Amino acid sequence: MAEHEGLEFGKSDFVLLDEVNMEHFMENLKLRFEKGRIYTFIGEVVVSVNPYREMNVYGKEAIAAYRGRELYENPPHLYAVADAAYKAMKRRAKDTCIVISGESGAGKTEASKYIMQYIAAITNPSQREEVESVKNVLLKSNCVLEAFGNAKTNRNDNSSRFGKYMDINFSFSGDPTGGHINNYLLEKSRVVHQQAGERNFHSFYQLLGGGPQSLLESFHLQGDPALYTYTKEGAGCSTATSDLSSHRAVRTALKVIGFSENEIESIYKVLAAILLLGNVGFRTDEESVLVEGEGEAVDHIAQLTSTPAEGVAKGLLFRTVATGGGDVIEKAHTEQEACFGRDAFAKALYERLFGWIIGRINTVIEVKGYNPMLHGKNTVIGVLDIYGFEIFDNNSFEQFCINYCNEKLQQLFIELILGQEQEEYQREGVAWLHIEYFNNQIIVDLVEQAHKGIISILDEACLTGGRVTDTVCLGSMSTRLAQHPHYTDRQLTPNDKTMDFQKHFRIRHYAGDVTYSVEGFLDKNKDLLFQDFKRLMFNSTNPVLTEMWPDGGLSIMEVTKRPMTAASLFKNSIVALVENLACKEPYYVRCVKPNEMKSPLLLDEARCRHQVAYLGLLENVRVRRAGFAYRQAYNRFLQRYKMTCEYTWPNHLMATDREAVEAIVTGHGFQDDVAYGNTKLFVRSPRSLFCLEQERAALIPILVLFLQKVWRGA
Ligand code: AOV
Ligand code: MG
Repeated sequence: MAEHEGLEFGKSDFVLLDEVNMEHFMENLKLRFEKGRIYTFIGEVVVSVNPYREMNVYGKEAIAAYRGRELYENPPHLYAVADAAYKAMKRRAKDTCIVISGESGAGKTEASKYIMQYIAAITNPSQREEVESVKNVLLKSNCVLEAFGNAKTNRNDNSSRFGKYMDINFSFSGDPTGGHINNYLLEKSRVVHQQAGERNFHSFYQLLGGGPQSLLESFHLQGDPALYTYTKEGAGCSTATSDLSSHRAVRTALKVIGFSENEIESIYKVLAAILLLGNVGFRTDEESVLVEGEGEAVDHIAQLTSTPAEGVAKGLLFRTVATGGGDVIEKAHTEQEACFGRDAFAKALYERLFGWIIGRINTVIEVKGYNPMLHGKNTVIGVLDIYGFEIFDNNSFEQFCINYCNEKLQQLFIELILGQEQEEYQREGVAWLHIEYFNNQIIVDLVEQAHKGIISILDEACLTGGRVTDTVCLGSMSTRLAQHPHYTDRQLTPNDKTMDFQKHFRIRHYAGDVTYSVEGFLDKNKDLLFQDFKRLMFNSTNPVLTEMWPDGGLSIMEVTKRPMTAASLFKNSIVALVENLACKEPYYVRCVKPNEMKSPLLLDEARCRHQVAYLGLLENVRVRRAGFAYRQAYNRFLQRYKMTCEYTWPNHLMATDREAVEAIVTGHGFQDDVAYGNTKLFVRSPRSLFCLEQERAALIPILVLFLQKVWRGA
C-alpha cells in the first residue's frame, strides 16, 4: 500500500480508508482530485479521474521513477500498473492485459496512450533498430486510428466509435517484437447520420479542412463541411482548428507506418467518394428513378473509385436479384430504396476502409521470423480501450451494442476481481467474510441468451423477412421479456408525451437506465448491402479498392445465403474478446468522469457517486481489504525465501513445507499479516513481501561470493 505522500493529499490507496463506505470514499476521491492527484489505487487497480487539463505527471522523470519499481513504492499512476503488467510478463512469462473501463469521456483512450508510451519508453534500452521501428508503428497507429475511428459526440469531443484491443508481443528479453490490433464494431451509421451537436468521423473534416487545395480540387471537393450532407447534419460543429494540423500529422503517421503514396492517396479518394456520394439525390420521373442533377457527381465518384460511371449509376438505381427459379434479373429501386442503397454503400465504403487500414497496420507490425525454440517464449501485453457506456437523448442499435459490451466487461471484472478472489479463499479454507455485490450476469443474459435474449429476438425478426417491422419486433420483445426485472416494455411511459412509447424499450443497465428507440434496429442488424456495389468495388482498377472488397468476386448465386446479423457478429466478437482477456493476468484502470462540463475544477459528487457505485469500487475495496494482496504456493515461497531464515537454509528439517514457511514468516515477525491456506500462503500487505525481497536481494551477492569461494576451494 502506497504511503509516500503526505496526508494532505488524501489516502493514496482506498484500502487505507478508516472506514469503507461511500462517504469516506467520495471524500478521499474529491480531496485528491482537488489536490491534483487524479490517480488512486485500490490494491493493484488504479482509479483515474479525468482531470480535463494538462497534468505534469507524464514526463521522462516520471517514467524513470516508475521503471522497474514495485507498485507500492511510488504514488498511484498509470505507469505503476503498466510496469506491474510488464514485470509480470517479463519475470514470470505471463501474458497480461490491461483493461481500461469507464463511461464515455472518462479518459480511457488517453490512459491507453500513456500506457503505451510508457511501455515504449522502458523497453529496448539498446535502441535496436528493428525494435524501435515496431514501437514507432505501434505509437503512430494511435494517431491514424483516432482520425478514422473517433468523432465528436455529445459526451466526448474525441469519442472512440470503435473498440480497440491491441496486443503487444515481447521477446524473451522483454522488447516489443510486434503487435496486433483487433477492432470491434465501428459505429458506421455515423457516416451518414449524426445527432444534433455531433460530428462525423474526424477524418472527413481533416481532409476538408487540412487537405491541400490542389488535392481537394482533384477530388472535386470544396473545403467546407457545410457543403456535404454527410458532414453538415450535426450542425454548428464544422472544422475545428485541430483538423488543419491533424491532416498533416495523419499523413505523416501513415507514411511512417509504411503506407505507400498510392495507398495514402486511395484512402483519401475513398473519403472523397463518400462525401460526394452523400450529395447524390434521386427523383422519380414517370415511374423511373433517376439520379438528380447532371450526374456529375456520379462521374466523380466513378473516377475516385476507379470504376466505370455506368457501373456506379446502375448500382445506385438497380439491384441484381436471383429469382426463385434460378434466374438473375435486374430490379429497379424505388426512390426510398435508392437512398437506402446509397447510404448503405457509403457506410460500407467507410467500414471497409477502416478495416483495411487496420489490416494493413497489422501486416506491418505482425511478428515476423520469431522462433520460440530460438528466442524463448513470446509473451504479450494486451491493452483494451473500448467505447464506454453511453446514454444519449436518442439511443439506437449502436448504443445497445456499446452498452452490452460494457456489461460484458463489467461481468469480467466481477469474475476476476470480486468473484474468483472469494472462491479461492473458500477453496483454500481461509477464513473469509463474504462480500455482497451486484452481479450483472442477469443483464448480460437479457441481451445475449440463446433463444430468449434480445439479440435472438432481433435475429428471428430479421430472418422472418420483409414484413416484420421494428415495431412488430418490439412487440415480440415486450411480450417475451415482460417479466424480466431489467427490461421495461413499451408501455413504460404512456404519460410521457416526449416519448413515443410505441417505439421504445428500456434496459436497466448496471450503469443506469437507458431507453432505446427501436427504429432502425432491424435494418442495422440485417446490415444489407446490395451485392452490385461489392462487385463494382471488387472490379475497380485500383488494387487497393479490390483488396478492400474481396467478397465482391462472388456471384449472385453464391451470396443468397443469409449472412450473420450485425448483432450476432458483434456478440461473437465480444465473447471471444472476453475469453481472450480471461486467460491473461488482468490489470485494471477504472476511469471516472468528474463532470459533464469538461471542467477541470468541478467534481460533481452525484455523478461520481453513481460511477463509484456501478463500477463496484466500494466492493472492490472491501474484497481487497478483507483479502490478501499476495499468495503463493508453499513450495514456491520456500524456494524463493528460504535463504532468509536459519531454519530453512539450505534445507529445512520440518515435516511439511507449510511449517517451514511458518518458520520464515514468524522469524520475520509478520505472522499477523498472513493466513495459511491449504496449499498457499496468503499475505495481506505487500510490505511484508517487500521486506523479504529486499533481504533476499541483499543476500544474493554474499551467497554468490560464498559459493565462488567454495568452488575455488574444491
Ligand atoms: P474515453 O476514451 O473514456 O471516452 P478520452 O480518453 O477520450 O475518454 O478522454 C476525453 C477527454 O478528456 C480527452 O480528449 C482529454 O481532453 C481529456 N482527458 C482525459 N484524460 C486526460 C488526462 N490524463 N490528462 C488530460 N486530459 C485528459 V469514449 O472513447 O467517448 O468512451 O467512447
Ligand atoms: Mg475513447
